[in-house]
Amino acid sequence: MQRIVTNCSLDCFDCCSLEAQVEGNKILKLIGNKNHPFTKGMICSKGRKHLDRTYHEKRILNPKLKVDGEFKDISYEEAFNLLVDKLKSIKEQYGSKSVIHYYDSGYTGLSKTVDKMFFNYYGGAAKHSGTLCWGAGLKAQEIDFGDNISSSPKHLVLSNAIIVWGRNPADTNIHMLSYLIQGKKKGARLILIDPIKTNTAKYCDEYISINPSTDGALALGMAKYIIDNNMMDDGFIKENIHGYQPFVESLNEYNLDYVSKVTGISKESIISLCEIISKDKCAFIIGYGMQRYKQGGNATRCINALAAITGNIGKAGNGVYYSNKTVSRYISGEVDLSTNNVKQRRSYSKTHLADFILKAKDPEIKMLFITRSNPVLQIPNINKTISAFKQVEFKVVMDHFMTDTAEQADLVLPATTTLEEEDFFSSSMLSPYLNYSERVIEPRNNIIGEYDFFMELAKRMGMEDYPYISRQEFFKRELKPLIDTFGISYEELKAKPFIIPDEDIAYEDLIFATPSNKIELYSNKAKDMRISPIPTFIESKVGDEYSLRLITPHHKDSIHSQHMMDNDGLPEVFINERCRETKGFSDGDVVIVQSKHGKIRCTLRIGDRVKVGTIFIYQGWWIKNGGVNKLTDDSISDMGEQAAYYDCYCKLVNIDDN
Ligand SMILES: Nc1nc2c(c(=O)[nH]1)N[C@H]1C(S)=C(S)[C@@H](COP(=O)(O)OP(=O)(O)OC[C@H]3O[C@@H](n4cnc5c(=O)[nH]c(N)nc54)[C@H](O)[C@@H]3O)O[C@H]1N2
Ligand SMILES: Nc1nc2c(c(=O)[nH]1)N[C@H]1C(S)=C(S)[C@@H](COP(=O)(O)OP(=O)(O)OC[C@H]3O[C@@H](n4cnc5c(=O)[nH]c(N)nc54)[C@H](O)[C@@H]3O)O[C@H]1N2
Ligand SMILES: [Mo]
Repeated sequence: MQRIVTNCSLDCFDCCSLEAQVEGNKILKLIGNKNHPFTKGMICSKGRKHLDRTYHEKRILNPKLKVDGEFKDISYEEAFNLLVDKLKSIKEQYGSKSVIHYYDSGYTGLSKTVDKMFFNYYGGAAKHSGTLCWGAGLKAQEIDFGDNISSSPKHLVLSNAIIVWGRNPADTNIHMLSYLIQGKKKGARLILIDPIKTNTAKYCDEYISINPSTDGALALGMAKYIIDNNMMDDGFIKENIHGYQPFVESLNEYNLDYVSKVTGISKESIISLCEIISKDKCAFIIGYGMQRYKQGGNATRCINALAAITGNIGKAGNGVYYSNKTVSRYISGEVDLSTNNVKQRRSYSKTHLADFILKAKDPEIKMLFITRSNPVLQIPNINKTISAFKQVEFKVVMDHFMTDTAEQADLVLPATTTLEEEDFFSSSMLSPYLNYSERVIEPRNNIIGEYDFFMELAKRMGMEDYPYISRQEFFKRELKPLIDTFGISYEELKAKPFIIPDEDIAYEDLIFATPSNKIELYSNKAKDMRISPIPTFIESKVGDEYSLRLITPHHKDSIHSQHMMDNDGLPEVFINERCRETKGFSDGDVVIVQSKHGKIRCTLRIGDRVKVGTIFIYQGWWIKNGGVNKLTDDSISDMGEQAAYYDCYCKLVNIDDN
């Protein structure tokens, strides 16, 4: 038996190193790689499922063409011929920008970014800006701190307090959870702020239940209390904050009565929280849940401000943990270079894919090419997305399985899994490592992975300038900035995980890459974006008919839709027993959850897991069971073009009344 080090390809904080136990071309077992310095052999059920997904009976093993509404297996030869014909004729008639190349982070390794390179050599397809994931918070970090970095979580053992704010590491980030537990053992007070009493709450000293989208008010109210009671860090403020005075002046209305009413948190709890965080060594672990709102960017800025005025930046044990773009900034080669070949440019906000297709003129959208993603299910407002897709003449989807997006396609192409590819992986969310991942087995049924697929397609398209280089050469060129900057060889990068030396405390030098080189509580950059230069809060109003706020968070056992394929039954909708909307319903009832955009059937769960006035359903359920994005609205956040999924209002309808 052979042991091969490979890697998880899921879009996650942890970027786990895996060990495959192999005999011949057959994997017997997949476990965590105990020798990895960050993930240390601990992996989650989703990581283990790469094995399952690779050998799954429903895996797409051949290209498939839709003929009279039915998919039929075709050969690669036929698929390439069809693609060359469509890509050439559409470009000739309408220009390359009548094609959309849509991708996301379904697979996070380097080798599959060649899909973008192909479309750059094609002349430039229409492509998205913004994100479905974490854009508002990213922009907030950039405005306030000038960068997107976090300290190593190993320093949390030194913290006096750790505030987990709208993040659920017990389910979404298991290695962070270990650090939180260690921090707590060493004496840190661990507090969770979330409208849902998640699995993370079980590990905390205190759980604070907050009304959705009111974090900005809480943070500003706390800032006011801290400043009014002289609990801020004057020395730190003087040296390191730009715009403190206008920030203080903006806080007038955030008295405890107002803040308590808006957030649904008692005044005593707010005061106690202020006392805890105004001491030193307090860390803020900010999640992506709380920025999926129209004012998600400002909410994040308000929390950043709280860390800043209490001097909790730049030392071991304190800091804001949101994102961690470290090695990724030293990766740049052929893919970036290929942008020089773009002749036609066209872009749209990712969340607005459907509107873009529906409204595009001169040229209209003629072709959709979708890789590494499942937009029909994952973008807000499924019904609108499906109507838009129906308008597009030719749709191509490359995936492992017949997803809801693949079902809409005309041509479906198979894809290799991480176990069938040699690659390099990194995450910009938390893990600071670059991991090399060996190919474990030859692809099933000779599936052609993206690297070879797009090269072959480029060849057949006659793209002369496309880099027809080996995979090794491609990796070397992509990793060149890292190799040159840190004087490490390509072979060393393959031999062991790489971490940038001496970078484990974010902003330790207290120099910020903002225009003032300080933390900016007043930002001209924000002003230029036509948003408030000072972090602010706007109260959102709940309507009469759709009175319940719907949150659709991430499930412990699935990354988005990827592990929900075999689910039977209906998704569950969770509601508080004290909600007046439960009247006439019992726990376990099948109900209809309806928004102004659509409806789905769910099993009702009545209990105490969620704040009164709010309901939640996990995202990722397929349409066959009940895709939650039938309910969501395609609005975007105040900054960073983030999908505001959780600004969603619903009602419960009795199944007999429908
Ligand atoms: N198991 C698993 N792990 C994953 C993923 C997955 O799908 N499954 N997805 C990966 C990806 S792509 C991402 S982006 C991350 C997401 O990782 P997280 O940010 O940890 O997860 P989310 O479910 O997006 O949201 C976190 C929490 O925000 C809370 N929340 C919602 N609205 C508010 C609010 O207004 N205020 C506050 N304070 N809290 C609020 C939600 O209730 C939820 O518990 O996880 C990654 N890891
Ligand atoms: N309601 C609601 N919706 C949400 C969210 C939410 O919180 N609420 N969260 C949002 C977030 S944070 C994110 S990041 C997005 C994620 O949106 P997506 O990335 O579109 O979601 P996934 O379901 O992970 O789909 C990835 C697809 O890529 C395929 N895939 C995996 N590996 C490969 C490969 O190597 N090659 C190819 N070609 N395909 C591959 C998988 O089989 C899967 O079908 O969803 C967003 N949608
Ligand atoms: Mo995400």
